[in-house]
Amino acid sequence: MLLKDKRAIVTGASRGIGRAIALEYARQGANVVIGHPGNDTSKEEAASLITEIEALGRLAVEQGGDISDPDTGEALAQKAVDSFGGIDIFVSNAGICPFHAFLDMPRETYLRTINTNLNGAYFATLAAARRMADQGCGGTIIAVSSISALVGGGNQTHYTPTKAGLLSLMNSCAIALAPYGIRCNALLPGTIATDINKDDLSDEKKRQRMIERIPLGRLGRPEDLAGPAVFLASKMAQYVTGASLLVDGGAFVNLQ
Ligand code: NAD
Ligand code: RM4
Repeated sequence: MLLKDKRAIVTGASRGIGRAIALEYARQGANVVIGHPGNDTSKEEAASLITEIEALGRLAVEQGGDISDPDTGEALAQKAVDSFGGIDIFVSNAGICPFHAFLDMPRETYLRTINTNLNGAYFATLAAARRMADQGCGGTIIAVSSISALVGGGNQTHYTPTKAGLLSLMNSCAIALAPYGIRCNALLPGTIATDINKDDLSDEKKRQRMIERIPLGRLGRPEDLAGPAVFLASKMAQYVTGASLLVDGGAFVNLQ
């Protein structure tokens, strides 16, 4: 029970990495606002997650809304206040990666990626941070950045800058929010098998190439991010701010 009675918001929580984090937060004693895009599928996914969390004896509520809308963060924050009385933990996880070559990148794809992954995360982080600062009892913010904040991808020229941006956002927020006792850190997943890369990794040659780069010998699973996300949110990380934690099976350091 590392997060007993903590009040958490996780964006993009209805599936993938966000879902695994939300579930583990509940196992560790937190109540959770499940952010999701608000379409029919994500509403169903959120409903099933609420059932799972309630079976653990914790509370969960859902809030639909496109994270690229700068007002969605405020709606998420308000939901946590209305449902649980405040916010202790904010996880900015929602993101997209529509793999595409650089030279014919559609303007719409670039802008949608930046607006979702970076601008959306910025305004949602700001909304949560304002509430935490007003509450006056600290808090913790985690951005799900990526190994791709540190390395490139030929079909990810629109995506990697958003992940580098999130890492930088956490660095600066760690300074801006330290006077309020709010810690800010970045999680850097490697290659985790989820819907975001299902098509990309359906190319068997590429899949094998990605696995071969990983010293631990397998792609990541969403649950691999859960423990690190609990640690960063918990009191065990009370002196950790402005840090970034690679969770990649060793892929980043694997030069030779
Ligand atoms: P995923 O596709 O399963 O999850 C993405 C989540 O973001 C979903 O819950 C989705 O509904 C939500 N989302 C997408 N667009 C949204 C929008 N406009 N408004 C609200 N919610 C929206 O993929 P995932 O791998 O679980 O991705 C989660 C995060 O992890 C992303 O930010 C991704 O960049 C990051 N990440 C993933 C990997 C990986 O290899 N899977 C590696 C590094 C970082
Ligand atoms: C990550 C990393 C992975 C990719 C996902 C979509 O940041 O680049 O390799 O599969 O994004």
